[in-house]
Amino acid sequence: MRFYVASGMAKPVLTRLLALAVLGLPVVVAPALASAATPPGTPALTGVIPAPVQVTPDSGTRFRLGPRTVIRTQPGSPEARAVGERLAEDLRPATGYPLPVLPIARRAAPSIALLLGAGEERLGDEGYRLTVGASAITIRANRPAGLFAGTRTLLQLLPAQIDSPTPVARSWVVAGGSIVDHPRFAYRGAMLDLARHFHTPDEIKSYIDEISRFKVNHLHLHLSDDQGWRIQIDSWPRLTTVSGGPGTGVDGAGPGYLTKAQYSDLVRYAAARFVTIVPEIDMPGHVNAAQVAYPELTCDGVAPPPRTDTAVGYSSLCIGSETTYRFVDDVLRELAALTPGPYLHIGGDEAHATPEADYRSFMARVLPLVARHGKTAFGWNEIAKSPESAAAIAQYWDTAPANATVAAAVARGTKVVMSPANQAYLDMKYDRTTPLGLSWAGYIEVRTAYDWDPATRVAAVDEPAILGVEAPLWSETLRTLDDIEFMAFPRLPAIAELGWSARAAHDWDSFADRLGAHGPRWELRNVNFYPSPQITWG
Ligand code: TNX
Repeated sequence: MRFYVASGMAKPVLTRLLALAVLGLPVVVAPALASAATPPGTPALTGVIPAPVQVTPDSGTRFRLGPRTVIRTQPGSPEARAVGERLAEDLRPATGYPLPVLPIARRAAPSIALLLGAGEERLGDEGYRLTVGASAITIRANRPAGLFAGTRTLLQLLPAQIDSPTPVARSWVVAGGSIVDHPRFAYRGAMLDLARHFHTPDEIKSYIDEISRFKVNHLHLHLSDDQGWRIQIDSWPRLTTVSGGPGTGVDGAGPGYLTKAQYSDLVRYAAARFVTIVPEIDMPGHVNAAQVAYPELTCDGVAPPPRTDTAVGYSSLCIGSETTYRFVDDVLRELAALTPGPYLHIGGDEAHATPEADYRSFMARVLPLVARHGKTAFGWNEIAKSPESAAAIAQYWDTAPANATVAAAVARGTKVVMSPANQAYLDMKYDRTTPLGLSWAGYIEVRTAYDWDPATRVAAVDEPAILGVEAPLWSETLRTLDDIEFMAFPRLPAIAELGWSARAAHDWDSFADRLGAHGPRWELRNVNFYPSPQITWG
């Protein structure tokens, strides 16, 4: 006869078992059966995406979220309180519990505590330490961003039904133990293309909610292109009244633009989820929509016809004209004033209609202009051609394993965000049968999106030069939020893990296993996703 000791057993039972052991009967401590103490559906502490730096399960304890649980936040910190409120909003619908958010000192009850002043330097600005004990879950961090990251981890540690929009009668248990976590790279990004098809503020907010669950902390908005202009600029109003209006976008089916008030509201919404908005105005190419609205931005002063096709590389600002620089200066000034984040993205890609020398002289003027408006310039990797890019961020979208121009820029100090199109482009089809997306950079199944290392992907662009990673989602073929989600999930979490998790944690089998658990969660949140055959879902 054997007796199994499962963690969480009541003390008297344990004592009796120990007595049996003393009597010479075998007692087996069975970690496999420890799950008997946690109800089915309780995620393992090791199941989180992105994989944390250090996970120490403790099968001897667990936390039960109940109707009396309170969320306690660092006294005197409105930011910690806001993170607590956000967590409560995430937990209330499924649990139906009140989950009041209180300052730390008020009263003793089972609690989720969000505390600042972790006193651990290695956690940095975004790291956290999460401890799950019987009477409390404690998240400690140096900064509010770390508290928020810890709450995103906690959501994944609760049963999948926590994502139900309506109350579910079940026990809400979190496995015991502790997690210490901090990011590998400072920049983890996603991009939406509002120019080819406009996406509404509500759609963008929904995307922010979803990407921030995976600790993505930047959202790049591609706000202008040949087919449309999507941000209000007061000094050049026809940009939006003409090129944001009806009939704009691919096939004329993507009209719309963000007013300044909507943009500012998005910036605030994102900031509350520790996501920084990176606005992009693409130049000197990809400007047909601007020239439709303002013919003086062409060299001959003749307005081109509006374009709703998906060709690239045919339009260029008039490099020798002062009107061009007045336009660029006005747009960057208004955008800088609206944008609290440190970056302005000036595009710079596929300027095939701009002669090489003109491209360089344009960048020599415009890259420093960004700094004059108090921002750091960001551009696609073509900006590396300009010596002025030394103080800028180059976004690597090339598919090649080496790029001499980018390597030379890196040697001058340029920092790089990695978005190699054949691995990080979420608009590429998963395979031949994918109904949406493009395939010029190849098919990208989940494993292709996951199996690369940002710091070894491009020769001479090594870890110290890399600010992070970004997953762009171009919208030539995408119209609805469902379309966006189908392309982003499940590949976005793969890129998020590359950006956050330590190189040593990289493991496809582990990632695939952890990813499978997100299928039911996306279903409950009504998030569309591609049920990749590479993953065992559920
Ligand atoms: C290339 S990559 C582009 C975009 C397209 C995209 C489609 C880059 C910087 N430019 O204009 O939308 O391919 O995948």
